[in-house]
Amino acid sequence: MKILLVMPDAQMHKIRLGPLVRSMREMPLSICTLASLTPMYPDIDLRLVDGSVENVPLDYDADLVGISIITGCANRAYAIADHFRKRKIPVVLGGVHVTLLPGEAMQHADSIVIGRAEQTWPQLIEDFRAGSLKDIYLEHELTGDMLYSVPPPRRDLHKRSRYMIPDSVQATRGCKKACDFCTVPAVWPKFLKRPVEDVIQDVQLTKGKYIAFNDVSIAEDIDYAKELFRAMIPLGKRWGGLATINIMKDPELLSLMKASGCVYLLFGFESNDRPTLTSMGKGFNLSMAYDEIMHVMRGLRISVQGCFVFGFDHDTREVFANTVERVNELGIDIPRFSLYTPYPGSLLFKRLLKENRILSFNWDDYDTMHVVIQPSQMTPEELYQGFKWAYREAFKIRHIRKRMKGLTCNSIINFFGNLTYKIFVRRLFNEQKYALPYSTHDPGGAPDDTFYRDRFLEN
Ligand code: B12
Ligand code: SF4
Repeated sequence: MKILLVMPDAQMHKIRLGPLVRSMREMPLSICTLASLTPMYPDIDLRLVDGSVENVPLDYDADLVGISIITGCANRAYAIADHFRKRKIPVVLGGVHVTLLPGEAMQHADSIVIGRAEQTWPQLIEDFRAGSLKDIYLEHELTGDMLYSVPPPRRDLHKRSRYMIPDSVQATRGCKKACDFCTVPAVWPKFLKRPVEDVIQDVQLTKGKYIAFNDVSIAEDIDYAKELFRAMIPLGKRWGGLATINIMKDPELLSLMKASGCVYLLFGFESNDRPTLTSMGKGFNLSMAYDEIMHVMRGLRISVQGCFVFGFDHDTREVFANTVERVNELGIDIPRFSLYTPYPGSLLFKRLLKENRILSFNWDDYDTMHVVIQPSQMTPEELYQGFKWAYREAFKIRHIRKRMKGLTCNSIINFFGNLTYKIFVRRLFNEQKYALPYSTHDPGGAPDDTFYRDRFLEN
């Protein structure tokens, strides 16, 4: 029985050198986790394809196709699903977007999986073999906050050389915060932790020196994180991941983090404006000045990737230059910018829908690089141009050099990281056909979105 597991092309975070495509990020764990959950029948033949780094084999003779979907890739996923279903090959859809909008996904699938698949995927495979595939599989809620029995992912089934960091590991799922633009509270409403022994076993199976934790907030539970970092020290790995500013409150946590091999952290700084941070549910960012955070991180020799978002209601046209100036002043090692995007299921989506300010329901635009909202204090065009300007400006060599001044750690990694982003962003902007929704760009070409508007407003 041939099972094909696919992730559609995310069309970002990669560089192309002739025919060779390389992701600048970590290996995703979505389909290699499904692979490890697949019952081990001798006749099962698994093929994994990450469309971001290789072509999806549309002529593959599969018995079953599984597709993993995040919002920005939903249209491409549905096109692949429709293609295989036309070939009479059954398709199962799962992942973040399916969990957020199951009704939409069902129109393109023989079966959908809502939520995590640890309980449901093994059962689905048994049902499929028995010829009794169900329409919907839904995980039942776990009691407690521990996530047992997640087997180590089958990383060996992905093309290792295609990823900047091929060894990714996940210790926790979810986050206890509720930032208004974020998908996480809707997709994983409960914060769950894998037993530290399981995570350590997983880390021990990784081949390289560097690993990426793809947890959305690795130290969300401080006691758990300390236990994990203590257990990692003897392994001698180097690692990076995402964290919130809350980690800064605990010096013991910070030194364990460093001792366990942390070399970079990504923080969602989002904005330099206090009322903006409070209104988006990120008031916790106000607990320490960004200068202080950078000072501590420099002291620990941990590189900082700092994310800022443009398009908040308080943002005026000055925000772009002010942010770039601040990013340089702070010496953020690798800055990242995004546009304020109302992912379905998020608090922002509900608010902007009511205010009639969502300009596009075309999921292709939901990659945080397209303007999909009507900003409060500028036009969509001004928001897009300002965003583009900020990215280009921040990655000018003189600014990169300024940010790296006095840096004694990870300088080569940081320099190449910045250069890679510079190339990636330049290509992305050159390739983007339009970065504004149809409705503002080409009034005649606006798709009919009454369906979405009515349906979402009802809920
Ligand atoms: C690796 C990663 C990427 C990779 C790969 C993305 C991909 N196709 O999944 C890359 C680098 C391309 C990427 C890009 C982006 N990403 Co990203 N990314 C991640 C990250 C850090 C890890 C994914 C992962 O490995 N998860 C671990 C696995 C085990 O969990 P899982 O995917 O949910 O899978 C489980 C279930 O969902 C289910 N399942 C999943 N797929 C399937 C399929 C089938 C058939 C079945 C049955 C079940 C099933 O089973 C799994 C086991 O339980 C997640 C955060 C996270 N921790 O999940 C964000 C995340 C997926 N990304 C997110 C975002 C916002 C982005 C970007 C916009 C960021 C940016 N500005 O650059 C872009 C979007 C690109 C685009 N065009 O849309 C959001 C998704 C929001 C949304 N509604 O879609 C997340 C959730 C982060 C967050 N904080 O909100 N990302
Ligand atoms: S943006 Fe980060 S801190 Fe906020 S809810 Fe999402 S994962 Fe949690």
